[in-house]
Parts: sequence; structure tokens; C-alpha cells
Amino acid sequence: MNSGRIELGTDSMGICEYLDNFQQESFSSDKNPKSRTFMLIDMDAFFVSCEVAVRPELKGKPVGVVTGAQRHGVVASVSYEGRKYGIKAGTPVYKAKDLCPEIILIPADIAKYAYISESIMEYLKEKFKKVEVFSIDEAFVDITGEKDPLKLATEVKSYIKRTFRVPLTIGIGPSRVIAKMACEISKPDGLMQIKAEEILQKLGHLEVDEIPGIGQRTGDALRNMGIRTIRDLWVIDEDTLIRRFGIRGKWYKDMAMGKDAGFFTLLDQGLPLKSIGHSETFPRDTMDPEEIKTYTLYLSEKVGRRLRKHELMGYGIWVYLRYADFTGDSISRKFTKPFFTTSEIYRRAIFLIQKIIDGKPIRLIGVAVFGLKPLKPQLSLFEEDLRDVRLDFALDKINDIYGDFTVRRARLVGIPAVHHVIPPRGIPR
Ligand code: DCP
Ligand code: CA
Repeated sequence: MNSGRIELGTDSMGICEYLDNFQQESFSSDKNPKSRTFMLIDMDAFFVSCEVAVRPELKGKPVGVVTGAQRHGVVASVSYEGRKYGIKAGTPVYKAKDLCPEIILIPADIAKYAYISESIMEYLKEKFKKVEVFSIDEAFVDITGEKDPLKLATEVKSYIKRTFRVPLTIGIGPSRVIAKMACEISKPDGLMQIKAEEILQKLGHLEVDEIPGIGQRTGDALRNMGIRTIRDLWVIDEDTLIRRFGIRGKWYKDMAMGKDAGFFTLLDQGLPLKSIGHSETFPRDTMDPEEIKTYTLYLSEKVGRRLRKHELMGYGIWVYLRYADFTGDSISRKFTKPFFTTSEIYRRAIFLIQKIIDGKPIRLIGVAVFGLKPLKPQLSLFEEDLRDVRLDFALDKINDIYGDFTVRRARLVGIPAVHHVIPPRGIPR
């Protein structure tokens, strides 16, 4: 399967061209793109740490937080003491008990974690202008121009630890990718800055699939070509990678060299009015097609509603999947006819998701509409489409008065109360 491919649309401007424009734009706001600085703030063993914060007697012990039904539960988060026994996120409960009989297992209390997450994110958003919430316990902050990033990060780290009683690690780098890797290698309770000129020395030895966004499968494909480490990616000729992997080949090399590429760039802030999107983390990782459809409809409704509120319609759909193993995949396509109803967004999003989905548990889905134009319903709508349009406007009207999702489509009945931790990325609400 050709996952993550960029589909060329039928419009005169293909999506590749669109992406090129987009990438240039996201860098052009910066006079010297080489000198950007990002900080990744990532909580250590987040769910466990939230429990330890309220039950300090658990500190220093092997502790796991369990999600899923009793019998089929998995450990979603495990303390660093528990990791010494080989327990990882995703380890089934029975296996965790085998590996470490004295492990303390606590059922997940998602509301508590969401609350602590939101409080931390609020603090960051108050302190910094450019904050990008990346997951329930991670945020990137653009601190370009900051004279002493390490001093600033030390302050942030001690404030969060003191105030929210959750340990964390901060990575600093010239791109989000490098900030993330700096963070990964200094966990737990760490702080590390990697400057552009230090990438090779500090990260050159790492395996290619240590780069966020390069999964094991791509890692194997690269290794088959003799490319094992980040240093090897520096050396290999870009054209060779593009011949083998398409545009993604270029992204792999860019990321190794310290540039944000691929899905990191696509998720960049600064998209206002170029696209409207929304992403949401599942309450638990899922492979269930029905659950995926339900959440995609939910996201389509969110996106559609904002489109209509801003009196916009779009020509393109972009979907993004983040898997439990932190790899991600995205696909986009432009269409000849514009659209703005929830059901049109949903149909297209599902169509694209089906093209890239590859059976791994999914943690997050994002849906965005791009190629925006002022909304002008086509005159030649079929009766069926007209019904959709009328339904959307009727639902919007009621929900505008009584609150989001007061009236919802049948499929969305029973969807858990909005899991409010991943706000839309840099896009008008
Ligand atoms: N999570 C989950 N299911 C997974 C992985 C993670 O529900 N398969 C939840 C529990 C984690 C939280 O998301 O606490 C954050 O995920 P991380 O990958 O950041 O893991 P931790 O914060 O637990 O550990 P680390 O210290 O490695 O960041
Ligand atoms: Ca974490």
C-alpha cells in the first residue's frame, strides 16, 4: 500500500504545488529561517504522574495506568520504575503483571488528566505567543529570538513541576523534529538544547526510526538501502530518496538535517483562513472502523460548522492519522467541485482515510478543508445535496443558540463528551 502519498487532484494547481506554496509561506514569515528555535515540553509518564501528584506515596514505585475493559485492559502509561521490567505503553495488563508482580495498577481517570493537561497548556498559552498543543501532554513553543533558551526552559520546567507536580522534560532545537529528539534522549526529568551545528554530533548515531514520523516499516526500508543512522541520511543523495519514497524521501532527509518537514510542516500554525481543520485524540487508541467513522463524522461536523460560520467552502480535504507509536500519515486531495456540508466533508475524509489506514492502532485523527473560497451554494444542486445543505444550516442554527452538539446526527449520539485537549491548530474557531 502506498501510504501517505500525496494525491494529485484534477485542478490545475496540484497538491504538490499547493504544498510547495504552503511550505514557502510558513517559512517566509521568518527573515532567517535557519535561526528558528523551538522548545518541546513533554510530561514524563503523564497519566502515572497525574496519579502520583495526588498520591505521593506512589512516587518511586512501579505504577501503571490502565485503559480499556478490565480483562482486555492495557497499560497506557507506566512509571520509569515500571519500565525497568520491560513494561511499555500498550502492554496488556496480564503481561505487565507477569513482568512485574508488584506493579501498582490504577484505572485511568481521563477527566483528571485532561484537566491537568488543560491547566498546563493554559499556563503555556498565557506565557508564550506561539504555542502548538501537540498531544495531551506535549506542546511545542516557538521561542525564536530568545537569547537564553536554556534559562527560559529551566524556568518553565520548575514552574510546571512546582505548580502542577508533574515531572517533565524539555527539548530545544532549531526545528520541532530536533526539539522532539532532544527531549526523547534526555527523558525523564531532562533538559537539552541541540543547536543546528550540533545535530550530527549529538544525534548522528541514532537509528533512522528514532526520527518522529519515521516508523519501523520505513526504517526497515531505509536499512535495506544501507541507510541505518541519521548520519547516513545526511550523506545520502536526496534524489535517491525521492526515487524510492517520493516526496516523503525528501522529508526524511530534511528532518535528519534539522528541518521540519512532512506532517510537522503541514501542522504548522499560521494557516489562518487557508484551511480550517480540527484534530482530536481518541479517549483510547483504536482500530475499530466504526469508532473511526464516528470520530471522523464528529470532526467533519466541527470543521463544517466552522466553514459555514465563516461563510466559506473548500476544494481540498486533508486528513492526518497519528498512530499509537507516534508515527503519522497524511493524505490530501483537491476536488473540482467545492463543498461545505458535513456529509460532503465526511465522505471525502473517509475515502482518504481508507487509502492510508494500515491497521495500526490510531491515537489521533485530523481533518482539514483547504482551498477556501467564499461560500456560494451551487445553483445546480441535486435534491439529495439540497437536503444536506438544509439539514446543516438547521442544525447550525439550533446549536448556535443552545451550544455545540445540542442536536446531533444519530451516529454521534453517545460519543463521549468532547475530549477537549487538542484544540484546532492555528485555525479560526
Ligand atoms: N497514552 C495512551 N496510549 C498509548 C500511549 C500513551 O493512552 N499507547 C497516553 C498515556 C500517556 C500519555 O498518553 O501518559 C502521553 O503519552 P506519551 O507517549 O508521552 O507517554 P508518557 O507521558 O506516559 O511517557 P514519556 O515519559 O515517555 O513521555
Ligand atoms: Ca509524555
